[in-house]
Amino acid sequence: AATTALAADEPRSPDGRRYLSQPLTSEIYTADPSAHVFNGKIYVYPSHDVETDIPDDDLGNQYAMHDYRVLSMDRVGGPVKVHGVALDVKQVPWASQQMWAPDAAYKNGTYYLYFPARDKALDKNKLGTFRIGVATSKSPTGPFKAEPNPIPGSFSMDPAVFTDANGASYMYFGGIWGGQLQRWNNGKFDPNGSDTDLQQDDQPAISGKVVRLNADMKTFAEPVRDAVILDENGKPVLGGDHERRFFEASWVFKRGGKYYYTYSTGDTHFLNYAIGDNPYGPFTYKGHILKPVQGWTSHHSIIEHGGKWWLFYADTQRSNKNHLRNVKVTELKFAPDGSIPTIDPFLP
Ligand code: FUB
Repeated sequence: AATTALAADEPRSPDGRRYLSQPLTSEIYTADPSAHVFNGKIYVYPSHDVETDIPDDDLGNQYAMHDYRVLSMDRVGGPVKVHGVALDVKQVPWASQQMWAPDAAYKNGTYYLYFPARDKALDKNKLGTFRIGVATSKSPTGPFKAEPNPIPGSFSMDPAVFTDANGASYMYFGGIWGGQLQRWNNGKFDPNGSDTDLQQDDQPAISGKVVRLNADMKTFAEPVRDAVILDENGKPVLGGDHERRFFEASWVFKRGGKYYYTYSTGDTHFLNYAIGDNPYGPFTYKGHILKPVQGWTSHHSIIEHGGKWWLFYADTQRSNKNHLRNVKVTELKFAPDGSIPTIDPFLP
């Protein structure tokens, strides 16, 4: 009888499926988890989702977040602490709204928080161009102090910083649709550009971006490059290939000497991976990491801790609303050849 009662109480999706894992916290809504190991402990830098009346649209205006809170835990499965406000949009001189997916890095005694937000200066279409900012703190949980201006030369959103074994750090960033990458295709912002993609399905897809950071961790060291994803024939994945092309949510990690470029496919809701021999790519498409979760967005990070690899991701289990998400974690496995068996976010 006890087993039956437990099963009846188990949370299920609106269509009756059982979840693979449970939310890390029910104190606040969180998404886009960028996890890092600092001093042996796990810190997660998520978006802090908030309630809004703004209806869902292709630009993601319903993601109306205005601050960041950090989560920490000693190990996966241990108690999760939700820390105070790490940075609020009011403390960022150049930003107006939409504090979307952040990331963090550590170098020489300083923690860096990278975040996108809309520039206060409105473009002709009154959209507010996304830029990427940086803020610093002596503590991994903040509070962080923002630089007065966005990173020069930055645009679009979803920054993710990867530091290689030789100490060089690279920022991966960008996203199409509401992330505005399609508007930058000719090198400068096109206020009249498409709200979604280039609408050239038989041409190479828009690439996510990669750039090496200077030692100050606050400026780009070189012109921004394309992180190109190739298919099994060495040809760029095409814009119409929505199950494989880059949409947003870059995250890079290194394993067995290979660089794993991982990302979301947006409107087809997969997390994918592609493998390259250096941080700039090109990266060859390999497969899906995660099947679609409950909710529109899928955004993740991958770390190694306690001798295992972990996938941090998010769904909408607690709210069933696209803009009120909750962060989760599950183990990520590798086959002997380095490939990743696809994870189903629901139990069989
Ligand atoms: O959370 C707002 C935006 O939705 C993120 O920046 C994207 O990656 C998507 O998750």
